[in-house]
Amino acid sequence: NHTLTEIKNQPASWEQTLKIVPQQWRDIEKGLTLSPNTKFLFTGCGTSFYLAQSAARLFQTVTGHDASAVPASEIFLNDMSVLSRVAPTVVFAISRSGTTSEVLMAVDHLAQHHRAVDVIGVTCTAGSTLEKNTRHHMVLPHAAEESVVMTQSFTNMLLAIQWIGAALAMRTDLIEELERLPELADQSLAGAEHFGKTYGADDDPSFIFLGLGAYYGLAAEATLKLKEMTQVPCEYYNTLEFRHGPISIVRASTRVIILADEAHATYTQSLARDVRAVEGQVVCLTTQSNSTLAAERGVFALPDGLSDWSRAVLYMPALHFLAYEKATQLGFDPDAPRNLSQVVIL
Ligand code: F1P
Repeated sequence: NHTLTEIKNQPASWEQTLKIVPQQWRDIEKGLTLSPNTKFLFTGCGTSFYLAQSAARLFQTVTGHDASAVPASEIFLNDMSVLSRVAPTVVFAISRSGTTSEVLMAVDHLAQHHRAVDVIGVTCTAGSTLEKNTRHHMVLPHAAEESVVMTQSFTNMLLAIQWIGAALAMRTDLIEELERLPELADQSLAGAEHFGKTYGADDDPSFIFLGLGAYYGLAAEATLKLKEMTQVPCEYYNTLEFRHGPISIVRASTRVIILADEAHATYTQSLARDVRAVEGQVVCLTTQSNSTLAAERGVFALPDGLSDWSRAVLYMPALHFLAYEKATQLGFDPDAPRNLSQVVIL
């Protein structure tokens, strides 16, 4: 059972990532010419695109550099609408396999038509085409996976990018916080599994995942995991957008899973009230210190005092377990999702 092993391996693989990323980044940084107006563009496909979305939001918050995310295809299909004409740009091209066609086509397109753009490949596959075709790369082979669905590769590549953001911003406090994550993940793994067993178990719910800021990409990823492993109906929205129309699909069997951020608990709570008023079930991922939300029924609570920066990665194992447990309950093999392969080749 590869998927379960890979979900559970996250604390150990994060530790490994934190060991190797500093040296890899030092080598990459030497070859880059960064200026205060450098713009960062994150790209990938599927899970790696959702990772790009979260990474961009976290990166901009901490480094102050403009950062955004686009699916890899947009870089070669619509380059003039996604690349800055004025700001020097660094692109992070993310791909577990390092062989997804659109990512490689985006990298080729940049090399041919936008030679001033620096490209950093981020992958879990040593010797991959992405590694060969990029001058700069970050390679995390210990986070590679046998399973088709991406779990530990997602959190490890996100963590690596977060580390780079913290290093660029010279935020030693954040680096220290990131270094505690393997231990914290280890401690919260049993709770994450319990969360998955509880909310992945009962009959026939549909799922909606909500997140703001960096959590929006994570909500998208939680939805994709559930869809890939179980094919149950599920969707994701920006948290406060949910009231603007989508709430009309809520019924008693709808489970609305909110990835709560620290700062906006009162908004989240009022949304939770509105969902319950239309008979929906509310489940929160939050921290214990978040007293307004700790009162919510259905809570996965992390220890106090963690920034959004850390919570983003620590929520993921609980969401992985949820998809895994639901798949098991429905009799699907989580290792072999329907209609999917590890890599999409065009
Ligand atoms: C990206 C991806 C996966 C998805 C599926 C097809 O792969 O879209 O996210 O689960 O297996 O490929 P990669 O570019 O990160 O290797």
